[in-house]
Amino acid sequence: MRYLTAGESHGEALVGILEGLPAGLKVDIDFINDMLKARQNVYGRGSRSSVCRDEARIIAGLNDGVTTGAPLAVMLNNGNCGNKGNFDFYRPGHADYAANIKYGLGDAALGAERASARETAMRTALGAVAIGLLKELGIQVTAYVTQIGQAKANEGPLDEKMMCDVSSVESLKAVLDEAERTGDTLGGKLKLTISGVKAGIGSHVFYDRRLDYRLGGALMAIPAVKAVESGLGCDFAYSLGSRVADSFVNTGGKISRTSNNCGGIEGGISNGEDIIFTLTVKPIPSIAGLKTVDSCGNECVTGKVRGDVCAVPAACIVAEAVAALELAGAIMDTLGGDNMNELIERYKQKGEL
Ligand code: EPS
Repeated sequence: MRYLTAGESHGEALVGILEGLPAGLKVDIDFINDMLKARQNVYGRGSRSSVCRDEARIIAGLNDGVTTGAPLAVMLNNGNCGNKGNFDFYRPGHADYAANIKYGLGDAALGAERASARETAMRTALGAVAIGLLKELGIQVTAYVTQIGQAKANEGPLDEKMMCDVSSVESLKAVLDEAERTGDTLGGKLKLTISGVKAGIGSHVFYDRRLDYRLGGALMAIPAVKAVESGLGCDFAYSLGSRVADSFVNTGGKISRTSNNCGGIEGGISNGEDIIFTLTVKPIPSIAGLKTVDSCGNECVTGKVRGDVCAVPAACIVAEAVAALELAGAIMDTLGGDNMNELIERYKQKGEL
């Protein structure tokens, strides 16, 4: 499975092609649009999200709402979302400067057209299709906010607007509102969990078939994500090996573990436990009053540019989508199957000890 996206933030539309889906998968357009809506409506988004409503149109690859094995093509009109930014300064931390140097665009605002998180709308739409495929195999993908700025969230039932435990919404909202009030932005952390994945997906035999390489790369490629940790992640550095080993137990013939520090992946292969990643998202760099230079190299300060206050809640939705795309691709690589019946049958057969 592979996918491509095209489209600028203030161009006519985003388009995406997802290739390699088995035939016979029912594509739920309402679910795709629910995910798009969630990505736009969560806390932290700027004013653009309230003027621009994403609605996906599938223009190829379906017969009566079911995949045929042909590439799926999806389109998202940008609608009346404003024009390309008209500013001549580089936002420190944004792609503006590096993109201009790389492509010689001669325009400080042009690189942002493609670097914009706008593009994640299409990854979300395509990822929603992959989530549909994974559901058929009994696999669930969920992500939630664990921290915004200094405010940490508990684990518990999800509030869909903050993408965090309901009991933590007020404290997270307070730090978000304060950042917005002062014209600043905030980063944070989110936790991604994929449950229901059988052991044996991915491979240790070559780097680019490792499941952690594939998932880690896709998650790292979400705009503003600066760190991706698998399982216990950075905390492995402080621990004795004997303390963090995920010991095996045999309960009436069923093999399981006493802990899941490896985050469901050992040797680049799923091990049957939940797959767990933690992502660190940096604060959005569209902030007025920062020292910078203009496109001629003259020192100046950044001005106000429309943007989001915090990308962490929205990144939860995008993380679910890109992880689903990658996992579905890895499952197809491991098991193959030209149609859903074949795939489901092969997944059922996937061995246990
Ligand atoms: C973004 C800037 C804002 C955000 C945008 C990401 O857009 P605009 O330049 O139109 O104000 O709203 O995110 C989206 C449009 C989206 O759909 O996620 C940026 O500079 O990255």
